[in-house]
Amino acid sequence: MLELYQFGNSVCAQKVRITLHEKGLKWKAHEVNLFTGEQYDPEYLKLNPKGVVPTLVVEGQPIIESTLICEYLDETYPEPSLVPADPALKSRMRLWSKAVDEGLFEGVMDISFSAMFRDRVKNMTDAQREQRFANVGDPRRRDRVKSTFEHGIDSPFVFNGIAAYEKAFKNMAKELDGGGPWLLGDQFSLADINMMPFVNRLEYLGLLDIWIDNRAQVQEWWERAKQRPSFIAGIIDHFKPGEESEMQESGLKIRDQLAARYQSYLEQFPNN
Ligand SMILES: N[C@@H](CCC(=O)N[C@@H](CS)C(=O)NCC(=O)O)C(=O)O
Repeated sequence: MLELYQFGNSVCAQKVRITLHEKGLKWKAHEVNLFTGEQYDPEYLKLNPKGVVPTLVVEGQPIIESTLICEYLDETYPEPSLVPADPALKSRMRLWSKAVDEGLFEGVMDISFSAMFRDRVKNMTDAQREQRFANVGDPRRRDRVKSTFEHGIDSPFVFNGIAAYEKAFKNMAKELDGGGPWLLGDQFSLADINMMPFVNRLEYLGLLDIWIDNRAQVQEWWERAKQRPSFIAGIIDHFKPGEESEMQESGLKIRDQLAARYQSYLEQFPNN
C-alpha cells in the first residue's frame, strides 16, 4: 500500500496526488498539519528530515521530494506513461521540474505567504511566532519566512518569485506556440503536472491574469489542464471548507501592489 504524508493545500502534495490519480493508484493519506507544526514532529522528521511534505512511504521506505516521488511513481507504474521515452524530450520535461525547484516553488510560497499566511503569523503570540521561525531548520527558508512576514509583498523574495513566474510563463508560451496541446507536445507528462499546482494557486489568489492576460496559448493550456479528472481529484477535492474563499479574499488585498511590482520587474529586466 502506498502511503502519502501530505497536506491538502500544499502545491508539492498536489503534484503527487495528480500523478497518483493519473496512474489510477490507490493510496492511504496521512495528513501532516503544516499550520500546527506537525511537520516538525520528531517521528515525522525520521521520514522526512527536511520537515516538509510530501513523503511517500512504500513498504516502510520513505521517498521524499515531490519531483522524485512523481518520477518514482512513473518508473514503478509505467502505464499510462507520464515521462517521454525520448531522452531529449525527457530532459525538456526535467527543465520544468528544475524551474519549480529553482524559483517557482519559493515564488509561490512567498507570494502566498505575503497574501494570506502572513496574517495567521501576525495573529500568533510573540513566543509562538519565534518558535515558528526557530522550527524552520534551513537558513535560507528561515530568511524567506521572516522576510515575507516583515515586508510582505515588498520582500525581495516576492520579487524573485515574480521573476520566476514570468520566466516560466514566457517559456510555456514558447513551448506551446505552434505545438501543444501539452508542454511536450502530444503527451500529457510530468511537465504539465509540475506546472498545474503553481498556476492554480495564482488563479485562486486572483492573480493569474497579471501574467497570462496576453498569453493565449497558456490560457488554452490551463483550460485543458483543468478538464482532467486528476485536477479535481488532486487539487480541488482536498480543499478544506473556507480555504478557497480565504485564498480569493487574501489575493485581492495584495493584487494592486503585486501588479505594480510585476510592472517594475518588466521595466528593470526587459530582456529576461
Ligand atoms: N522541494 C520539496 C519542497 C517541499 C516543501 O517545502 N513543502 C511545503 C509545502 S508545499 C512544506 O511542507 N512546508 C512546510 C514548512 O515550510 O514548514 C518538494 O518538492 O517536495
